[in-house]
Amino acid sequence: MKWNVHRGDITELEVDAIVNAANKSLLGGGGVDGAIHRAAGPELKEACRKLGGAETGEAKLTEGFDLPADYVIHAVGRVYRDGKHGEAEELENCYRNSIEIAKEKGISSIAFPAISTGIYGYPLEEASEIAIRTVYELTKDDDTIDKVLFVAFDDKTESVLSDKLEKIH
Ligand code: AR6
Repeated sequence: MKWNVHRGDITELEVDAIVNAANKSLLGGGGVDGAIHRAAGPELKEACRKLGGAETGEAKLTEGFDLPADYVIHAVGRVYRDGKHGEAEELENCYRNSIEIAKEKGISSIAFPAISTGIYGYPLEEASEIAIRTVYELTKDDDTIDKVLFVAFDDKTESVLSDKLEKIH
């Protein structure tokens, strides 16, 4: 199966690329962003400095440095307000732009965290639906990307992502 939910720490995954739930500065932060920067080492921050930040929904690529993954795709998630301020479209853009970079780079395996569902406060059900639907649509007819992991760091995320994935195909 090309798409799977994986329970665990994204920084430990031996995939071509892991996606980071970054902020606009791209210079690190808390949550999965902090974990990725700690595991990748200080060279990641140096590489990120050269990127000059990114807009909400945008994604930019660096190497993985000390991570087992070759690359990190830094995607800027959307802070959730009330769902009526274009949140869904901007969260979708995170996934869309990350997949686009992966295709350009010839990446065959990629892992996503549940972008925006932590510090950024996006409701888990809605965010998971967007994640699974967007990535599935953009990879189902693609031959380069042959493994996609949706990474869950807790029970609830694992169960919601699994439920959404089961329903899509
Ligand atoms: N591996 C996989 N998933 C993780 C890990 C990990 N090591 N650590 C946390 N998660 P969050 P956001 C999960 O808050 O909501 C940062 O400060 C976490 O349980 O990391 O997009 C950035 O710099 C949750 O399910 O990201 C931004 O300022 C998911 O990752 C802001 O937080 C996302 O939670 C972005 O907030």
